[in-house]
Amino acid sequence: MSGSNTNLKPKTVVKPKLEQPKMYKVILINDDFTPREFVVMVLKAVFRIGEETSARMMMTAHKLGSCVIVVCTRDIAETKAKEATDYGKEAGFPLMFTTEPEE
Ligand code: TYC
Repeated sequence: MSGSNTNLKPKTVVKPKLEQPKMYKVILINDDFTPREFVVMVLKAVFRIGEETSARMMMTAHKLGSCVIVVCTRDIAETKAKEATDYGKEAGFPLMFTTEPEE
C-alpha cells in the first residue's frame, strides 16, 4: 500500500556552524619622540577612547613598550592602525600602531 513505509523519523538536522572571524589586536608602540599629549589626542580621535583611558593606555605603552588598544576584525584593525600611524607621520612623529592576530 502506498505510503505504508513512509519514514516518519525526522531527518538529522545539520546545523551549519558559523565560523567566527579571526580577531586582530591593534597595538600602540612606544617611541622616544612623539609627545605624550599627541598620542592621547590620536587615541581619542581615531579610536574614540575617552581622555582618561587614552592617557592610561599611552602611559602603559610608555612604560612597557606597547599597549593593546582594541581587538576587532582584520579589516577594521588594519584601517585604524594605518589612520593612527598616518596622523603621526603627517605631524613628523614616528608614532606607530601595528596589528597582530589574537591567539
Ligand atoms: N615615550 C614618549 C615620550 O616620552 C611618549 C609616547 C608614549 C610615545 C606612548 C609613543 O606609544 C607611545 N614623549
